[in-house]
Amino acid sequence: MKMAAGNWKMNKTPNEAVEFIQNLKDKVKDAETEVVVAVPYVAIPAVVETCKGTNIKVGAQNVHWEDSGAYTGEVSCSMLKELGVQYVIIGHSERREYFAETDETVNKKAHAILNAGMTPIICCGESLTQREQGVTKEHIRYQIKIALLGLTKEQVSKLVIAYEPIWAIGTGKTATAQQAEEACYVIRELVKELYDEETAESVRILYGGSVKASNAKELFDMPNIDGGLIGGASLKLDEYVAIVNYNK
Ligand code: G2H
Repeated sequence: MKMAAGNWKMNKTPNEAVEFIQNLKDKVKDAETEVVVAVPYVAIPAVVETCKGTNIKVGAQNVHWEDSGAYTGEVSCSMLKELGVQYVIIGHSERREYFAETDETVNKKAHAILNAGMTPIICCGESLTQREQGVTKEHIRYQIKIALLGLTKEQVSKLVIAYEPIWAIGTGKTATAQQAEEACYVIRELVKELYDEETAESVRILYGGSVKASNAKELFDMPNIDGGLIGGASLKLDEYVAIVNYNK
């Protein structure tokens, strides 16, 4: 099943989030796509409550790798798990750029999320300079190799990996379906190399970066693209519904 994961970033208050979900739930109830909304921390309790009895799953956009302790401002996996969170986005390029996220912290977070019984959505992707220098493949392989360090085959088979070229994020520039497919193929081949074919088949690989209703079908129909991580377009009800129902 393809996945349409909305990454709301720092948008919508708890009340706005609830209103959005109330309007969304009926429109996606027959979706053949897995629907996930990664909302701001403070909206999680209300959104989980509103999603009860629906096919909408709730995600967070970050987490700390330690379970508790003196980490002012941070939130742990057990806190998210207790609220009913199922997915956690880690390694988004905005967190790497503004909040010092590194491949090493992504790896620690991946372990913590899986150990808590949730699913990480691990982001990777190259900058425009890296693409122009022809090192896209090496860069993605490096990021994912470190992110997966120490994870078992069983853990990796449950993972979601999102390929998000930095130059396509929030810029309106979408990678062509071919470019996105090539990068997602690189990731699947790497998982096959590090684990085996079965694991590579079961890991879900999303494309992210200016996904919208008008390009979702072309992207999601690619053989190695299992859906999308959707930012701006996931905040607009009709646009997001059209992405979720891209195949109808
Ligand atoms: C990439 C994406 C969602 P957008 O960050 O993760 O955002 O769709 O706005 O480019």
